[in-house]
Amino acid sequence: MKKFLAIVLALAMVMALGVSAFADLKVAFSQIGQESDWRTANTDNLCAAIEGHEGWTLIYDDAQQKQENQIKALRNFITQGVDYILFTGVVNTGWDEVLAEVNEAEIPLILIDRMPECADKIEYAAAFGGDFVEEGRRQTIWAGEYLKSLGRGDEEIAVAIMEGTTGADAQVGRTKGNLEGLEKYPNMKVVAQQSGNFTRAEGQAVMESWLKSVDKIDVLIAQNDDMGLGAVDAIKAAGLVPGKDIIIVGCDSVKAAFEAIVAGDMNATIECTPLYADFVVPTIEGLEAGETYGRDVLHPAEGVYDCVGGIVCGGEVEVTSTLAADVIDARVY
Ligand code: GYE
Repeated sequence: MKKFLAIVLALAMVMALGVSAFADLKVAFSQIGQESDWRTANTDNLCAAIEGHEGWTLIYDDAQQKQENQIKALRNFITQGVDYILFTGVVNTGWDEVLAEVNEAEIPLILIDRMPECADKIEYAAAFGGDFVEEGRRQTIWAGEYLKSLGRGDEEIAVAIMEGTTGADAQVGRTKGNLEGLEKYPNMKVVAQQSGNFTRAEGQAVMESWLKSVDKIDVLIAQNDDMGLGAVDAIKAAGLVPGKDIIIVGCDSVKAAFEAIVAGDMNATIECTPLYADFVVPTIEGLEAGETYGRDVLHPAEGVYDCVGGIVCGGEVEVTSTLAADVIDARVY
């Protein structure tokens, strides 16, 4: 009888395992908002992967670009006793206290996209994000090399830098990279530099005001595609030809930027992938299985897409641009 019971019990366990090979987990995600096409793709990608995973429940919070909302959300996650926290900070600073609370609650933290400045003082299980400095270098190096290919390598070139949300990791890193890249091209001078907050509407407004106040702009470096696309509208409204009168280099490589490049309105976009689910899901599974991950921020390999193809524009990481028209159909965001 005892033997029989043991077999039944073992069978029941196997069946239970067969039904669900994964633990029931509450995975919380503190997202910053929905300011750009990049952000929408990032949210959709991560939320779908977590919601679609066997045994996992998603607890999602959209902070609408407000740090105080994110701090509240993180404290809520702690109170709810979630199993994992995915976190992207809207700005770099001001996270020390709340992330220490996450650590005290012993909830594994996965940093995604933008790294907080206090990252070296806190515990986290893994980190995935863009190489923003390199992206910034690629933007201005692409412009410098493209101008050379047009025979304009010695011409005095006026550059406007439209920055992302002030204090965001992506703005700080890309600005640093933009200026580093420009050091290679003494003919290129920055004539305007202002935040367009990573949105299309503000990108358009900033460009409108520049076109009224700045004598001449030859190149627009837009730290994301959305702002570049907003600027395209402002340039057209002012009777100028975007992509010709003003060369436009965006960042992210969203589908709308590919369409603008193919249409001749934009010239290039530096890739920054929002698709982190394929990194994050196996990481959580691995952590559940007892694996550990290093403290390095893992950057996916990324490309450059443009109106000509073949422009060598890597800063520290080698890259040659691909003609956008050749790959537009394969883009997923
Ligand atoms: O480039 C921009 C978004 O942090 C990499 O945030 C991200 C940036 C992205 O709003 O479009």
